[in-house]
Amino acid sequence: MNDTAFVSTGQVGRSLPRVEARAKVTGTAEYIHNFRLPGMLIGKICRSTVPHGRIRHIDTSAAAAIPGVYAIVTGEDIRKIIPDPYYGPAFHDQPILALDKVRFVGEPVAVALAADPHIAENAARAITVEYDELPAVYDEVEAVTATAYVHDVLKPAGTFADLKHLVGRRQTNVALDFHLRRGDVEAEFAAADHVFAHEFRTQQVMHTPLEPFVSVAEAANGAVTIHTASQNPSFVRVEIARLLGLKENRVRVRTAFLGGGFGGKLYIKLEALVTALTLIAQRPVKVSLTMEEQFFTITRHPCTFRIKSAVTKDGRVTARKCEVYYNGGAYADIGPRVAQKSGFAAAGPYDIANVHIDSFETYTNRPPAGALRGFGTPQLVWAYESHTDLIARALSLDPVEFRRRNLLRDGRPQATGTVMRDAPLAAVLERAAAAIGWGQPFDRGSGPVKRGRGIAIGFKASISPTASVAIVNLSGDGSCTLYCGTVDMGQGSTTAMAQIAADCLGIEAETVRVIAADTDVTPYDMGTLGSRSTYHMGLAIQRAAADAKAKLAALAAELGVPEGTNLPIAELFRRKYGAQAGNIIGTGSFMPSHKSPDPQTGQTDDATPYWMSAATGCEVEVDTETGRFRILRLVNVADCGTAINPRIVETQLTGATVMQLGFTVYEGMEFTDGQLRNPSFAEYKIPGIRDMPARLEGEIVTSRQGGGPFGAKGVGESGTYAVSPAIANAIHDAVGVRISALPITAEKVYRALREAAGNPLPED
Ligand code: MCN
Repeated sequence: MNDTAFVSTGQVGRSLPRVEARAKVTGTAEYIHNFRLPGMLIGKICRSTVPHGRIRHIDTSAAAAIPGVYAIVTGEDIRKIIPDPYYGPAFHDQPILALDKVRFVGEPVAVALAADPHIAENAARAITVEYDELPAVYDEVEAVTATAYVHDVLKPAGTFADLKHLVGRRQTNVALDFHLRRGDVEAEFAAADHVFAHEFRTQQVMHTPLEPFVSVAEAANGAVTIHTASQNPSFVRVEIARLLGLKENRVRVRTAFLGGGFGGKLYIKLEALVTALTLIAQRPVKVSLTMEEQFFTITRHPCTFRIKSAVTKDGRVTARKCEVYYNGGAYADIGPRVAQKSGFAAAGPYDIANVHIDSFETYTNRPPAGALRGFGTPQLVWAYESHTDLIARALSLDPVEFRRRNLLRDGRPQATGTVMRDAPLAAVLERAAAAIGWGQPFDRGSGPVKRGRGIAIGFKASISPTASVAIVNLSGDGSCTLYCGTVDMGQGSTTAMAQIAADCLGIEAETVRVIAADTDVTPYDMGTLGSRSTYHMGLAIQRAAADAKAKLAALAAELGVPEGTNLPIAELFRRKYGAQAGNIIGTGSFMPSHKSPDPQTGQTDDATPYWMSAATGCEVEVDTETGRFRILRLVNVADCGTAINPRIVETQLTGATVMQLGFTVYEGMEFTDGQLRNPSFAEYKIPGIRDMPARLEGEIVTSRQGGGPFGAKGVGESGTYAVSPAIANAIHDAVGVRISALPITAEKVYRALREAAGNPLPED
């Protein structure tokens, strides 16, 4: 069927307030954190104190003797009931509880179970573990050549179509290396007017959802039910069924609203642990982390990016070489996909004939890294847009004009060879430039305080191929219930999906009931990730609605209703059943076309169903006497095709901007020899309301995504892409110094100023 056949009936494009707003503000909306079961035990985790070591002995006796303790569970106890207790979406590398070895400080080693959480916590503290320490590796570049191996052998999971090529290597810390070759970069460098090379780094940061990780499991009659704050319950079901050797229909995974996810609550986090614990304890078990424990669960990849470009006199980039090292920590999680799917866009949204990319996902003895809003893209944009700005300045070219000359236009091939379509990069750049007043004179400050402006642009491909299935259920009174596995973690999908279903069916969005993801009830969805849901699930819903409409038309024909008679749905049912009775169920599924990249060259003519782009404009004020800076204005412009709900798109943009602002100027996990020095929110600062830029804006460039539901594409991550380099570029514009490693702190700016003045501060 033709997905663009739907003509909007006006529900799409409305800035409808969120359908669950009242329930949230009155405290009646369900969150798994508040979920309790009779007889439920609470699990508290004892964690590794060493970065890499063999477990010599775990002494549980003192903990087990504490009154009220139900049981102490170790990895060996779990191995008795799950013989191969390793999980992961790319490699089966992560044990439910450490087995034989620990690979990072904070890794779960044992769990204390008690009805009272305080007793469980005291018991977890009373567990003592002896280790034989092993050599460790922490840096992503060193990991590639290090001989201290985090894993002895890699076991590919084989779960996802796009990760089927992973190999079971030995004696390496490289989980995946992705290579892209287009043209001849070396020849171009040799002949170039100018060659520029830089290195940029990003730090390890955390998702910090306000609702920390939480899962509850119960088991009965050979079946398991997991209530969990998860962004992809369908994956959890498949993985738990595999671990237990059960059929999928014996595992139920349900979610509620999530108090934020940001990519952290993907794949398996606590779900395998609570399942094993409930099977051992024969009682329902809940594990909910503290905010601080989240530092040891999943994080964003630190990254080192070496970038080199050949540029002509008149400012055309003719070759680019990218070496990207992602630090995946002790377990791969979805890191291999980050290195590959974000890696192929490492050369930026530019039309460059010769591109060479090597992107590595590495294992180190740090907390694991996975998906975090932007999926590796913000680290890349940080590097290529800082680099782009440095080139423009070195060649005395206006940074916007330099970008304009090199931008990828529709119809031109991206580095993979996939031709760009429906990617209004130029419009996004121009809008951001206009919004910040680019090219217009502005107050450059006075005395020690200087002002500057910066701009940056980034893009990201949608992860492909992924599948979504939806069910539209029309009841006897004509009301519509939508069964869709997209998880609303705050991004507003419940509202947007209701709008899409309602628009297709010609009813009011407010009247649609959207059922939260529950694998016993809602059909398969690959996951709420990669800003894929509006497009993929939106199309599945559109198809489900078309199926329901076709069935309604067949019913009308069966009842002899003349074509064109606009009989209410309830009336059709009444005529069929003689009462308010019956259902019509429409189903729809969507999976885009995709061609895997060539393993040697990374080339494919079908890398992604759509591209998402965003540009940030920034104005800063820097105090040259202290290095302190203030962000006066931050404007983020993104393209989302058609906005299903324009108001939500704007808040998605500003929310993502603020998140990335935190990663740019405040946040950073600091380690000494693998020990996290700041595992608390007193020392790891996230932005508060007083840290907001004086002006923070989000703007949409409206376009139309071919093939998208009502012309829509994703936008949930776009606001993160270009924030960091826009800020660094503005600081450079103000005071002439360049910060190349995140976070940008006043101290770094001050040191750079002193260095530029020929009077460097001594290192600490
Ligand atoms: N939208 C729209 N029109 C469009 C595109 C999007 O109206 N053309 C609106 C819809 O309300 C939709 C939302 O924006 O629900 C985001 O849509 P989309 O870009 O398709 O992203 P997903 O629904 O797949 O959500 C995931 C995405 C990701 S990957 C992360 S990470 C993320 C995010 O969205 N985490 C979030 N936004 C978040 N927002 C909040 N509040 N909390 C998180 O954890």
